Amino acid sequence: MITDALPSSFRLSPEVADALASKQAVVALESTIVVHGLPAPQNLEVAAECEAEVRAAGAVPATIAVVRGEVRIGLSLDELAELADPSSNAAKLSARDIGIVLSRGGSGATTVAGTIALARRAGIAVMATGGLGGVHRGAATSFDESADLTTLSRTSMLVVSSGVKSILDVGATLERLDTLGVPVVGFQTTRFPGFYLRDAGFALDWSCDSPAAAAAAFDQHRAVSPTGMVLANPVPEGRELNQVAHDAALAEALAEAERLGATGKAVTPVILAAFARATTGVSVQVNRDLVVSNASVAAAVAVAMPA
Ligand code: PSU
Ligand code: MN
Repeated sequence: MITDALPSSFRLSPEVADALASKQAVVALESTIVVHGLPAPQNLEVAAECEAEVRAAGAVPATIAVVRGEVRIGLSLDELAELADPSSNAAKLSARDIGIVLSRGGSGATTVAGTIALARRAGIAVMATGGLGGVHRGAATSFDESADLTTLSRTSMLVVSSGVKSILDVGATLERLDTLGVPVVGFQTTRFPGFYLRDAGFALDWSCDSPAAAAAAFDQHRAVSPTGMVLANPVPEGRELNQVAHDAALAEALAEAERLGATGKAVTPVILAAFARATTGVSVQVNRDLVVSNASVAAAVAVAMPA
């Protein structure tokens, strides 16, 4: 993509601009997971590890956020640290929030929805996250469904995630992805992962055994459909939460979030934090392992994508 055709608010790091111009593999990384999803100091360690994994696989990492009225594609770790500092009060930006924040010179971290909208505009085809957002439990009355799903339905992007967070209604989320025309492909698995768990209890129609197969699948998909695709990569074997501990923590976390009365954008961060307390931090380690693994797989797929 020609970077000078981008809106004037876009600022690409020289490294990312060079990589895109020379058709090297680039992997977009979101910033909400760092700013609102993980506690300090692990959040910045995870960000650094993800960037290192992407580089080790031969691709260029492009962490995305909005900083003082600019869309930043390829944020440095120092800049990310500034955004993650609680004193910066960084907003959580879904795709719909970005234009408004840009117009007033504000800053914020981007969710999967926000990140893919911006990454796509910059000409990036692959992103990594931890767990995609989805349909919340009780959505039949609350209507709480992450804009990650609808944004993926209109954004050509391969999103590598460990399925969706098990705090969600996983079955309903899979049904919505079906309705929205977003394919879900297991990476070396035929079971849909549930973030902290390698298997959330649902079978997948499709799976790919190698980065090359996943790259070919997404390349053919984008030629025939405007939607994105989910590559579901389970947390590495031996690193998942024990199912019994998981179920107990989930019940506790959901109850605590309910007590706290979280609504809107706060729901997911509040439940993740409650989950971390309920597992005395073990869930944070699992989250870390899975995001780093997803960054590595995303980079391998990006390298295998035809230019
Ligand atoms: N994956 C993680 N931790 C996170 C998220 C993903 O391991 O915090 C974030 C992503 O930014 C995702 C968001 O887009 O959670 C979903 O938020 P919501 O349910 O409000 O759409
Ligand atoms: Mn929501």
